[in-house]
Amino acid sequence: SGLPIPQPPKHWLLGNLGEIDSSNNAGSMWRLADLYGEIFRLDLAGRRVIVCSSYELVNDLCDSERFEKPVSGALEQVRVLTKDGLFTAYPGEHNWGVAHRLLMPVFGPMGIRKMFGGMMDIASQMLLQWDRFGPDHEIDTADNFTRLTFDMIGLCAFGYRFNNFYREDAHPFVTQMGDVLMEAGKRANRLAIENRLRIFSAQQTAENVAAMHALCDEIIADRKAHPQPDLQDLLNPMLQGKDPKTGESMTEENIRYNMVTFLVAGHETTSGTLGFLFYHLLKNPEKYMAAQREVDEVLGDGPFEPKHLSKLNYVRYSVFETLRYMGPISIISKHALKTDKIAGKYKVEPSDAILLNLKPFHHDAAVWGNDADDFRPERWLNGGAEALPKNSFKAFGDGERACIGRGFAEQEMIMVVAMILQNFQLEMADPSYELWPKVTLTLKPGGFKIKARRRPGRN
Ligand code: MNH
Repeated sequence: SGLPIPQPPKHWLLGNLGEIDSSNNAGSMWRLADLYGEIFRLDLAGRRVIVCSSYELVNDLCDSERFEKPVSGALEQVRVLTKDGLFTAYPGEHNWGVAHRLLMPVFGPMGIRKMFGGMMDIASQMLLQWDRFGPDHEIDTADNFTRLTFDMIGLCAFGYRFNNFYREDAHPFVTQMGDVLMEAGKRANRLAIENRLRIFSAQQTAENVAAMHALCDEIIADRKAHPQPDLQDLLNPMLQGKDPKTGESMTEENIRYNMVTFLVAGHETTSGTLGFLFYHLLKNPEKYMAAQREVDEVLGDGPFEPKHLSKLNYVRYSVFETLRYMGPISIISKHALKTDKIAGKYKVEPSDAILLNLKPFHHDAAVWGNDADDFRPERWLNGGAEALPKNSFKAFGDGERACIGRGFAEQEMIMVVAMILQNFQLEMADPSYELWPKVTLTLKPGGFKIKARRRPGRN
């Protein structure tokens, strides 16, 4: 029983795999949602998925008594790198609980404040480079913001400097990780037999993974050999902290998997968001001016201090609006704990992977109104965020598996955006640039370049 779930016509061998562009699966899901509406089913070579795109359905799927995050598809492929780290741990996997309970306070508001200095250090390196390269230099946002966010996590999470602003090519770790994530995304949308035939890329992945694990193990060994008891990072609490529930410490292996996890989960997401944000501000000059006006009021020409963070509301809401409009993570998943009906309408089995299609969901007129396709940070002002119906905003995921790094990410993005707007006037390198999402495991604005000129009087 239940309403029928529409499905595109199937190919005898590939099922609906032909509907998915393997280099732009996000775009394929948006296209299919336009065609089939709030729910549709796909057979991806044996893997059955149900894709939900409306507020009504997603709201029901956020009931943690009935649905949970499975680790399947691309996420399961990423496990070669991150195993039982927080992001890719299976539901109920023991080490998830230990690390989650131990790290929650470290990622809380107090913990994050202690990383302010590290974030300033890296943001300043970026601005210094922009100055030295000058106003004619084209800044590739993907490359530049990836260097930035990678360096920030490296320094704030384990006191390690990737020094990406002092290198011609990004640190090898950046490339190794990019390649592994790209391959993980592709493997999830290939036939099992094809994956088995791709021996070369499997071997490439294994080598990249080994190199990344080796670097993390070196950092751990170095910290143990040369303790830095006063350093406020994540590695110290991971090495010394105890799970408040079981009294257990994290194992050294699990620390390593969480180190790569923070780098995986924390760098592309934040850098993609910064790229999208500056795209929107430059496309909407009155929003750019509103954000710059706020920054000028709050910061003047003085240095950024922790007390400024809570005063930059327009900047904060520009970040939220960017994430709503089209965030770096286009899909999160759920599955039913028992046979169930989504919103009392559509029957699902526990074996169905349910994909939450975040872009159409975040543009549902039922929540966001008829101007959902406009970029309008103002919609979040005046209690707007609290006034929204529950479960309206899922750019940071849902429930206990939601983003543990949200506070970290918000702080770093607000600082970086404010410091850029305070000191530089930006323009698009190509004024006719049209937004296209470049899809790896995450989304970012493809080929988006900007130029940065010192604002008069701001040195
Ligand atoms: Mn983050 C989980 C989005 C920045 C560390 N993050 C998630 C999820 C989303 C998400 C969505 C849930 C994924 C899922 O359901 O499968 N994260 C973001 C966004 C940004 C972001 C949009 C920036 C913008 N995340 C960060 C940063 C860090 C981080 C920065 C680390 C410093 N995120 C995590 C971890 C998890 C996660 C760790 C897994 C949490 C868990 O399952 O326990």
